[in-house]
Amino acid sequence: MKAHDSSPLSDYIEYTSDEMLQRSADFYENIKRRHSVRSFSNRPVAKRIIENCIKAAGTAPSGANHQPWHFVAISSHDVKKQIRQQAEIHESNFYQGRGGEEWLDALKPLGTDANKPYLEHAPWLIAVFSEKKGGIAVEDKNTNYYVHESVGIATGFLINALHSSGLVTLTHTPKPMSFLTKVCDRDENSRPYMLIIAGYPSENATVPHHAMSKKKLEDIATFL
Ligand code: IYR
Repeated sequence: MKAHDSSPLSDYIEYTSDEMLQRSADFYENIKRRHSVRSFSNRPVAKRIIENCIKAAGTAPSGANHQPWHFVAISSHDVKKQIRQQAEIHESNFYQGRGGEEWLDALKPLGTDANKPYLEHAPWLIAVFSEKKGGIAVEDKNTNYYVHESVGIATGFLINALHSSGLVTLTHTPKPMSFLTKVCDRDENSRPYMLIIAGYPSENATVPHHAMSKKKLEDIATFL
């Protein structure tokens, strides 16, 4: 096969302009119901659903299509407990001052603190790792490009897939996150990028008003 062989774009679906308008509006209506949730039920969620969502994330565009990501999906209670213990140690330091006054003030309207019970009680934690070296084949150890951008897009796909499946999520970035490499049994080529908590919301789940305030279109977009 030549390096630049290609196939026709056979799975593209063209919609009419009216259909596109409807679909874009429907997509917005659906995605705006995504909220970061911090109170999870311990109700189990089938592994197949998480597998499908990770497959969806794996279709994201990436630098040179090297797909510089790895997802560790954790339902093991023992591993979740270890993650909670370690994360809470770091979070305590953070909330006791290491975060700095400005950062801690910025978080006040969210009402977050160092307690992270959901890390133990939610059915799934998905640790997202970025891979420094890699390539189109899993065993490659070449340079990866635009790693942060690629893994960010894939994580966005993952959150969208989980939300569209009917689950709620929380993006969590304990600081520092390096302990995840060991807990998840990854080697030093893997750098922890983010932890996604996924499951059903608990019955008393709330959304902080601060998080519901989204900037208007004219404040986030310019049309030239
Ligand atoms: N990682 C901490 C602090 C935190 C930081 C940001 I930026 C947030 O948007 C929310 C929380 C925690 O999870 O509590």
